[in-house]
Amino acid sequence: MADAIRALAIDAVEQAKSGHPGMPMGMADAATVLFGGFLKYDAADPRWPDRDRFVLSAGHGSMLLYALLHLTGQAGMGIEEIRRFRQLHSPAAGHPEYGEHPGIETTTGPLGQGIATAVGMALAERMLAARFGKSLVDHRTWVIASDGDLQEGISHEAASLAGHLALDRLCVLWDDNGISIDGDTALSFSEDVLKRFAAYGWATRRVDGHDHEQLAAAMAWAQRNRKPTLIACRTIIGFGAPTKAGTAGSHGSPLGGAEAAAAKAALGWTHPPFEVPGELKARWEEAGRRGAGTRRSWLKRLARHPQKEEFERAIAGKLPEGWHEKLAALRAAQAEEKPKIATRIASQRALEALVPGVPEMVGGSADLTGSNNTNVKGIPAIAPGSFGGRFVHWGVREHGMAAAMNGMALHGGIIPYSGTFLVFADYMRPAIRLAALMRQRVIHVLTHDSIGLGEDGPTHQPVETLASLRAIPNLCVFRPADAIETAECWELAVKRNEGPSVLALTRQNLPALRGEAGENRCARGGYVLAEASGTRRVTLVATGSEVHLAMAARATLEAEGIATAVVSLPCWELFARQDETWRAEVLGTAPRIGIEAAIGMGWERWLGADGAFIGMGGFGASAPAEELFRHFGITAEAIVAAARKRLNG
Ligand SMILES: Cc1ncc(C[n+]2csc(CCOP(=O)(O)OP(=O)(O)O)c2C)c(N)n1
Ligand SMILES: [Mg+2]
Repeated sequence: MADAIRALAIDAVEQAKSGHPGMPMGMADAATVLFGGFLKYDAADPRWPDRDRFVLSAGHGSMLLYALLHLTGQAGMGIEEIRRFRQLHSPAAGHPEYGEHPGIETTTGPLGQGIATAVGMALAERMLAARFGKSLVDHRTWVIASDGDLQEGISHEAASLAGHLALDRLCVLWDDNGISIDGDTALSFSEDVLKRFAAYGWATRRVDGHDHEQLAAAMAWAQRNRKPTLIACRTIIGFGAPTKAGTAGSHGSPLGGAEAAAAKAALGWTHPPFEVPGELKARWEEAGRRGAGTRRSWLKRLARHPQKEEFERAIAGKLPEGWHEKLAALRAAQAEEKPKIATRIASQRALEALVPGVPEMVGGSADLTGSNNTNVKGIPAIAPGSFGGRFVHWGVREHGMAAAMNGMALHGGIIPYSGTFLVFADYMRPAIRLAALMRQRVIHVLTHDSIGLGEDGPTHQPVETLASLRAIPNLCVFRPADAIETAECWELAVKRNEGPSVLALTRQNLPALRGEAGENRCARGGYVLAEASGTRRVTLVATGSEVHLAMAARATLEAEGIATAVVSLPCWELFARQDETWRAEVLGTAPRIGIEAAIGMGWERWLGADGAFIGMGGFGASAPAEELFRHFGITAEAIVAAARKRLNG
């Protein structure tokens, strides 16, 4: 059975003239034991909610996963798809892509992401088990990770967290082959990995990764364990290839005709390319049906479960009836109250209106709870062995947090939101990028969003961060200007089930700008906050904490007889999606001035060739916030002066 995986991996990589045969050949035995006897799944329904999750963290070994999906008889991964490995529109893409086939649990390839995502899946399982009970939620998360996965820092964060939380349903099979691209891992990797994981609170074990009995004993041991488990599988990369086995030469390129033929001969594989003999295929398909009975019993339990509707709703990602009613009431109240508060505080108010009524929302912070204001009164945090809460103290592990949040969203039944400072988005970027690529509803509350944070200085003051996040396709970056916009952006982020959102929020207080709250005006990404009193002579376009400066500048300009409009642009991504006529109407034909306490990169898109920009030209400085805005020339006076200059030519 394992040789069938090897043969398919060899053939597909030869045919594509690219790919990674070594890892699937090395881990074929471990994967066979896992899919043949331990993984709880039913090939007939790869989305069965109580299935075990399998994450191929070492995504370069994608042919291992595709071979397993094919061999176990999953629809949509026929031999034609395998033949088209790495070709346009094939679900068998270079690296596993979430969404290409229902059996692919997450996108992997950037090393370390998979194992950290799996930690989030394992955590989600525990939290949903606490909510719905063991009869509906009782599954494991299995990971295959490579040397590179365990070298990446993110895996250290994730492993530390998993150990702390004692996520005992998590088992990592480490492809301990001693080889990476540059050659022997000894070139750069010499710690005792098992001791390291033991120190994190994991149970560890070492096996011969080609010995099915040892593998099965270790997997059974993992299932009984009360800790997360790491099984170091000693393997030979490219197992079976006569000259390339055990060398980096088998890692990432086709074996080549002669070596491929010799490998098959050595394995005793005599069948033509892409052919698996019927009897062997039948054994694999039987393995694919192993969980069918378990799934049927589960379906029966679900059918008579008192929380059936609620479970199905949460897993489907549908929001509860009336989920935004309290938020609408908050918006209306704030239109009256006109609170002068920081948008991070406004965000906390929005969460207080949202979280109690949306039980799948799970908050958190990377050790900045009191600064990010992501906690909600009365909502307890989870702790080791106690998963009934809905808040995660992630510790100072931004990258691990963001990847684990992806795993929670992918698992289903959870809408994760969390917080850190905006400037540390760089610590999370690879995971945010994957959330965008995978179209996952993950919400990042990123506070202290400009020089407005003041005294902490340039290390903490994002200047290029907004531009860099806006560059990620399918990420909605919201930068609301006051309490009402903040509530509107929260509503949009929670509703958005096709990708991640960032809320960039201020530390400093901001005046209320909106006196009405009927329509969610942020929904179109940007809108005219204040129209000019006559024919527009200038349009000020701003986001977040600079919108009130634009409003102050408008008052002065209007007093001078210069008809001025102010456009608030809280979400570029949504604004860009509006039809062009409407966008042109909002932006107007008069000269435009953009204002944002960040670098101007990207603003030319809205300002046109003759626009002006007021913002940051470089890093910030350490001083009280108001002084910094003056120092860097981001003031109402500066906007007025720029407008006059622009008009007087
Ligand atoms: C974050 C990241 N950096 C670099 C790479 C490129 N890369 C792909 S596999 C690999 C290392 C291969 O070694 P190992 O993880 O041990 O896999 P094996 O060769 O044993 O299959 C590297 C550096 C990557 N995919 N992700
Ligand atoms: Mg390796």
